[in-house]
Amino acid sequence: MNRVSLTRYRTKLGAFLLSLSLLMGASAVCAQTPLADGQVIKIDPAAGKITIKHGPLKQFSMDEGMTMVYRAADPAMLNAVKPGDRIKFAPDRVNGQFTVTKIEKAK
Ligand SMILES: [Cu+2]
Repeated sequence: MNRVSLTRYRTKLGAFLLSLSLLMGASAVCAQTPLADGQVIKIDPAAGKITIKHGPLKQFSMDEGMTMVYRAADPAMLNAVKPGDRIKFAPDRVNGQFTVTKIEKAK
């Protein structure tokens, strides 16, 4: 390899490694988002909403536990739980609305 093609090769390799590390960084962020603990208080299947009592969620500036209504990302998720169930859930903010994107029963 002459010097010019070696430099080109390094530049391409650098760009590849950079995009790879960005990709890995992004998935690491997802993996780090823990499921929050909560308890189902009320379910409104017609509206696709669920009322959850939960502890602090610092990422949403909820510094203390509270009971609040979340929109279900998929209303079908609400069939798997009932009031009183202890759950693990993934809270998110979609178009400014607090939304649960995942619900599973706590063991
Ligand atoms: Cu809350």
